[in-house]
Amino acid sequence: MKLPIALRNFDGPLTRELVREPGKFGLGQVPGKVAPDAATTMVCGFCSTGCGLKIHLKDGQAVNLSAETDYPVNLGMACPKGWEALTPLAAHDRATTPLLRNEKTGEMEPVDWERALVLFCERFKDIKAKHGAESVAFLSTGQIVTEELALLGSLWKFGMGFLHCDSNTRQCMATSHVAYKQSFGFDAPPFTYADFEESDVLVFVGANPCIAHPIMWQRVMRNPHGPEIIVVDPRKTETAMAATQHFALMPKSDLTLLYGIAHMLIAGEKIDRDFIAAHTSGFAEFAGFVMRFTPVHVAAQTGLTIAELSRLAQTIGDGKRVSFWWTMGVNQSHEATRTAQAIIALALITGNIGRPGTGANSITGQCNAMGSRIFANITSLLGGHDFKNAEHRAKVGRVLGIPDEKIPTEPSLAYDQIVQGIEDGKIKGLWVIATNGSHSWIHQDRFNALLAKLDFLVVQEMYASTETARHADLVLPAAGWGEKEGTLINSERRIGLVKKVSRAPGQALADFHIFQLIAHYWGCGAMFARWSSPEAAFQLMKEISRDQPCDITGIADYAHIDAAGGIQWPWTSVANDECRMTNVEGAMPPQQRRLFADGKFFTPDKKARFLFDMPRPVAEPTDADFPFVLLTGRGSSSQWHTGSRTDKSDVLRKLAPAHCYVEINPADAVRLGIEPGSEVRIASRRAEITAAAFVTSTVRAGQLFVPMHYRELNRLTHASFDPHSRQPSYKYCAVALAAG
Ligand SMILES: Nc1nc2c(c(=O)[nH]1)N[C@H]1C(S)=C(S)[C@@H](COP(=O)(O)OP(=O)(O)OC[C@H]3O[C@@H](n4cnc5c(=O)[nH]c(N)nc54)[C@H](O)[C@@H]3O)O[C@H]1N2
Ligand SMILES: Nc1nc2c(c(=O)[nH]1)N[C@H]1C(S)=C(S)[C@@H](COP(=O)(O)OP(=O)(O)OC[C@H]3O[C@@H](n4cnc5c(=O)[nH]c(N)nc54)[C@H](O)[C@@H]3O)O[C@H]1N2
Ligand code: SF4
Ligand SMILES: [Mo]
Repeated sequence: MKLPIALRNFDGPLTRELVREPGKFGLGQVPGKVAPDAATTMVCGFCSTGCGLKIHLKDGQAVNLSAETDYPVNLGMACPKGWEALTPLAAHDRATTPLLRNEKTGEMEPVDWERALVLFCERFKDIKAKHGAESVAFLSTGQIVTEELALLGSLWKFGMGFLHCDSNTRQCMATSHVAYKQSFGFDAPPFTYADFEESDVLVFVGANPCIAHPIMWQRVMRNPHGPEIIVVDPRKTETAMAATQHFALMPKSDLTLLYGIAHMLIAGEKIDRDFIAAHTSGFAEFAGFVMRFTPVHVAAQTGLTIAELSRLAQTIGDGKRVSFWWTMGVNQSHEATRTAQAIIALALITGNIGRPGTGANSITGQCNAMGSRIFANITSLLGGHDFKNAEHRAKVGRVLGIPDEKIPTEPSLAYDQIVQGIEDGKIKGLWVIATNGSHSWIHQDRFNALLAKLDFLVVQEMYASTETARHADLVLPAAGWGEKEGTLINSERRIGLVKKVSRAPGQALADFHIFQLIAHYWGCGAMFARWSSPEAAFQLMKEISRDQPCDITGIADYAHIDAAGGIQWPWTSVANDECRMTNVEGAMPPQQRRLFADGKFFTPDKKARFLFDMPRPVAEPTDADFPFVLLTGRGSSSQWHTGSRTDKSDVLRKLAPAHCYVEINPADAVRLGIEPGSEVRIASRRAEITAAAFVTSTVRAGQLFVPMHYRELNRLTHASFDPHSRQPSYKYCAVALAAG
């Protein structure tokens, strides 16, 4: 099979040899930019902070790294994961060759790329022919570079002719995406990290940045204004301990609390009527709605006292520059979108948006969740466009040089609906890329049982040992961060560069190469000839972004991003009313830019909207049999999600408990005869697990907390979802606890 020209010249000869001898393709995919023994700066591939790491090279290969002092995000700081970022690349369980399950023995056996690719296409084509284009889906990630996400989503929908796909961003950021889109008219987090240092009041709702975003927290610590730091979290987290005010509300009572605070601010005239009149629509309805959230009612629902509520409202009302920050304590709830929009409402009614130190700010999770939200071609058409809009389809088709009838007119099923599709026998084939759903998806036993129902499961991974890869019929070995190039978009909309500084092991290939090869073997390679390299793909995304709120046509190329220390979107090449930040291509942008300085939002009337609903009961309340609320989240700054990467580092492993533990309030421990450190049993309606008892007053009586890094946790969780974002409600289910 002869490869097309575009593939033959991929930063060097990517010919048939790539298929036969991928190991030959070594370093040098950022050609001419880095001397073999110099250092080079790139962004970290773990969390969405997007720190700059200086990679020290010997003979062109990374030998060590340090925190980059000149990068505007982290200013010389890094967290333990960043310092250890190179270690997981050298792990012994890296997938080094495609692996195919032997149907007779059930064992995984190495096969060459040619066979793997032929089989990949044969099996999925076969399922498509028998069961239709809606019978195969992919689940991907917010942890590969934007160019890969865009190529994957385009290949899948335009080239291979499938529709359904989703990513782990659904587990994480779907709520923020929907909340912003509905309220601001575009998925546009307004802030820049300088806001951490410029606020006089910071309100963190359902966020634990000391653990989950330690370098953002360091930025808070640099704030010279002696700020009030407010934490709203049922647990006394590390962040709550460092805060000036902690409000330990009842789990999932946030919506009531936020409406109650809005009521108090409005009743006390602590609002910015000029801003509301000029820049929002629907305030009167919102104000009327929240009047029923009286302090007495809110106190009863949240477990906070009226004095606490008054103090919270007063601190917000008196603040000159108040910033609101939220993360998974909000996004992973049964009424997540409305809760996020209640936070947005507080910022709007107090006029705290568009000025330094303000904003309704969703902190992102994964290194490229923002790239996934805008460029993955899953819920939005590439570039934050709309699949249903014919003009948008025509524009994308024009840039990509494909007929617009190849572009679907509907978005895909969501993750949970894909899972349901497997159960219903409608989805028969699944391709999983850079996510480990067998550990991370909600109600895990069901998910894993359903994987067994599939006719064909492909897992594209750095490690063949993940829980999900162990279910696969075919494993495709992927290069990881540091072994390939591309861009990531961090929480403050900053596009940063990832470079190839290390050789991928064995036959592992960059996801970008794998997608190119699949395009070729599928028979739609010509459609993707323009995507000849990650940087060529970046140029396509640039053009697609033109005139969108995320317009990046002012970014010249990768070298420009490199020289600028990352570039926040928008950065336009022409005067653009929507983006209002004008520039000529290649110019150096100011380092800290926030949105909405002129009070104009991305809605048709340029006004921000209020969206609100009555609070609803949780899906699985506690009862006599299952009397505890199970909270879940991040456990330590050294553990990353399912541990596929961080567990490979001796240093990181030593910084966190190796086995599953549960935080239990001392009163509950005494009542149930549980000794600190002893084994306990935690049961939900779905499963029972064991864990070590960590007796601590950080959790309230009647509540338990288990970190998500331990694979047994999601055996317990209850599959319920926010109706607007379809994000799983990971942070509430009913469980029973007993001594082991
Ligand atoms: N070290 C480390 N850092 C990470 C990650 C990691 O795995 N490890 N993952 C990254 C990713 S992808 C993400 S999404 C972020 C997540 O970052 P965070 O959202 O900050 O982390 P979580 O611990 O999941 O959840 C935050 C808090 O929500 C609280 N919470 C639970 N229920 C409620 C509730 O009803 N109301 C309120 N107000 N709070 C509640 C929990 O007690 C918890 O302290 O972290 C990112 N950073
Ligand atoms: N109970 C509970 N469950 C949760 C959460 C919670 O708070 N509580 N949080 C949820 C959230 S916010 C998230 S984001 C998810 C995260 O859940 P997952 O996405 O399942 O977790 P990761 O461990 O990050 O999985 C990413 C996988 O991609 C692989 N990988 C890394 N880089 C590459 C690459 O470049 N190419 C390829 N092909 N593979 C690569 C890694 O080896 C790893 O196995 O978990 C969710 N699950
Ligand atoms: S804070 Fe996030 S981006 Fe920065 S070094 Fe740590 S994991 Fe990497
Ligand atoms: Mo996440």
